[in-house]
Amino acid sequence: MATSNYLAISLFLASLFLITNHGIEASHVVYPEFQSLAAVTVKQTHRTGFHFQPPKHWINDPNGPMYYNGIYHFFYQYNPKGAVWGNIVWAHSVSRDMINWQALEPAIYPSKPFDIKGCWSGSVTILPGNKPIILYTGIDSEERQLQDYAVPKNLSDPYLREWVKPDNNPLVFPHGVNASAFRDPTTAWWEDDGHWRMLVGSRRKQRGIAYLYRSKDFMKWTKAKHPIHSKEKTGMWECPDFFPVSLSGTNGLDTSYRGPNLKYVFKISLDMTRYDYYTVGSYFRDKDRYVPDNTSVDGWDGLRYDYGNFYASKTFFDAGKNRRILWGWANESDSKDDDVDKGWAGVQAIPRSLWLDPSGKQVLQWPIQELETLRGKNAEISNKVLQSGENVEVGQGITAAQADVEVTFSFPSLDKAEPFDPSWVNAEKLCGQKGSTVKGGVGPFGLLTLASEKLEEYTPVFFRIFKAPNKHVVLMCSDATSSSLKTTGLYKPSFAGFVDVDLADKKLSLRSLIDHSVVESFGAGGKTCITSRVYPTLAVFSNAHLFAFNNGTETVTIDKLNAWSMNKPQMNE
Ligand SMILES: *[C@@H]1O[C@H](CO)[C@@H](O)[C@H](O)[C@H]1NC(C)=O
Ligand SMILES: *[C@@H]1O[C@H](CO)[C@@H](O)[C@H](O)[C@H]1NC(C)=O
Ligand SMILES: *[C@@H]1O[C@H](CO)[C@@H](O)[C@H](O)[C@H]1NC(C)=O
Ligand SMILES: *[C@@H]1O[C@H](CO)[C@@H](O)[C@H](O)[C@H]1NC(C)=O
Ligand SMILES: *[C@H]1O[C@@H](CO)[C@H](O)[C@@H](O)[C@@H]1NC(C)=O
Repeated sequence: MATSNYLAISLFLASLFLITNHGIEASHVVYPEFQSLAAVTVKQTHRTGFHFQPPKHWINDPNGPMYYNGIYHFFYQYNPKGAVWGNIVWAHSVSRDMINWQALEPAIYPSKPFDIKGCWSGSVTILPGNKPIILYTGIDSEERQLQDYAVPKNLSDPYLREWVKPDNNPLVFPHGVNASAFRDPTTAWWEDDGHWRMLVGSRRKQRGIAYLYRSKDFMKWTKAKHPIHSKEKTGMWECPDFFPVSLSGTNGLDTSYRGPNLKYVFKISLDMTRYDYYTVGSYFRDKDRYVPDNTSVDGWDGLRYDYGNFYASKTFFDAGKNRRILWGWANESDSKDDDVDKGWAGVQAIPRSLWLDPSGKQVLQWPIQELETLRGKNAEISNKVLQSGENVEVGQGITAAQADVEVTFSFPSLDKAEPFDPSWVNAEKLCGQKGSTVKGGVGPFGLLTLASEKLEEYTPVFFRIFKAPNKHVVLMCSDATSSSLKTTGLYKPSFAGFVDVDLADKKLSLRSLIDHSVVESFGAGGKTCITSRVYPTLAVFSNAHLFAFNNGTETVTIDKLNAWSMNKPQMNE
């Protein structure tokens, strides 16, 4: 990005930040009148069929996901009393497949001086001897952010229902750091020097920081002289995540794994922009520093796990299937009043397997394979040519409001690709200018999800291909502009990201998980992912339709498309 642009945007963001931060973190907007207002009814229209949700009320960050003795545990920030943020506890659910969930009693809730004003986000580490331990941020009576721990009361209970917070809490006081900006401890990792390491997100003025702490016994922690990483002008770093990825294959690695042929991924959730950014880089153990590769932009111009509603994400190593799994929170795009009215707010995105792209420059993400067990009735299209301006309805007879769609498009040539203007650095802005209705050369083509029969409402997920001097540029959009006839209170962004993909075979693939108010899409095998929250008024339940479309001058072929109705799993009832 040009320096002048950078500066303008920094200043803009800095002013935004000042406006939204009257001592309250943007992450925790407080509505005292609503935070303990229990839902009377739970409105069904936009509730999801197969995404993770409790039966009612507010949820936010995923916490401490783990695989333990054959069972997946998932904790999350939850308001048991209302549909806006407040009264936060660590709700707890268990599963054998991360698809069907059983709700248990909250694992952690405010009860001790070291967490009396809040039990905020954190992570699990599995200690030697197969003993899980939670590190989380507690808020004390002086509103200070402390790092606390909790352990299972009874390791023989297969569900680890009860957790205890020993009296030697807190483990870490905010010494020499800003006590109002010190939270979200990571999973710890073990190093050969006999010390555990863990990170805590923070900031100093506008510099985002991940502080590094070391401990021999997991109880006494010492802050390292240098943070593991920091970056100017990025503001508060929430929910840092740091883990190794293998240079080859799709298997995940334990967070403490050491060895050759790996890189590291470092992720932060930027409170300033409310998106999750990551870099791929190296961990220099001698200095205990992380350095992003020169192929990864560091800061809010960098890569994101998801270019839509996806925040506060966290990974864990699934030792059962040797993979690394990513969880992320997809917040609502309606208003607080809508949330109070519908009695619920927030879902978790479908858990994703995550591994390093063979290029080494980014990660790939794909819905966990277990999701496919929900696939029901199928509709298929192959070798269907879409002329310029043509729409085709797909999956008649499947539940288009609750579906999984995989499609591969091909195009005969790239000659008609529109010229790319190098000043187009902001994908979302570009998608706002060149939506699905603006004719292109190669593309826009893709899916019209959650569409009403006559297209009064639809959420298009599509590609547009541009020609730059030495390469092609692929834009992927998930555009909520026309998603709902409701005109007030909805946030309808033209979410978009660029896709770093080789077009030599003249093909592009797309998968979309459509779930009433969620459209979660994976472009080019998981190179670029976008989650949109939308609130159709006509395209609901059996009135929702699914189309494929082509609005470029070049013809496009649906090589193969498969759409499945998705069954409802057991979901925390
Ligand atoms: C621990 O859990 C096991 C298995 O559920 C149970 O049999 C045992 O009674 C529990 N122990 C205590 C002290 O609660
Ligand atoms: C400490 O953090 C709080 C919350 O982010 C912020 O309002 C305050 O300005 C910070 N103080 C300093 C000195 O950076
Ligand atoms: C990036 O780093 C690699 C080695 O890791 C080096 O070969 C390359 O020249 C660097 N590129 C730039 C633009 O600095
Ligand atoms: C395709 O373009 C035409 C003309 O600009 C527009 O009316 C139509 O809505 C577009 N189709 C989609 C799916 O956006
Ligand atoms: C989700 O909601 C939208 C619309 O209200 C906001 O613009 C986003 O900032 C918010 N995202 C998060 C992570 O809170």
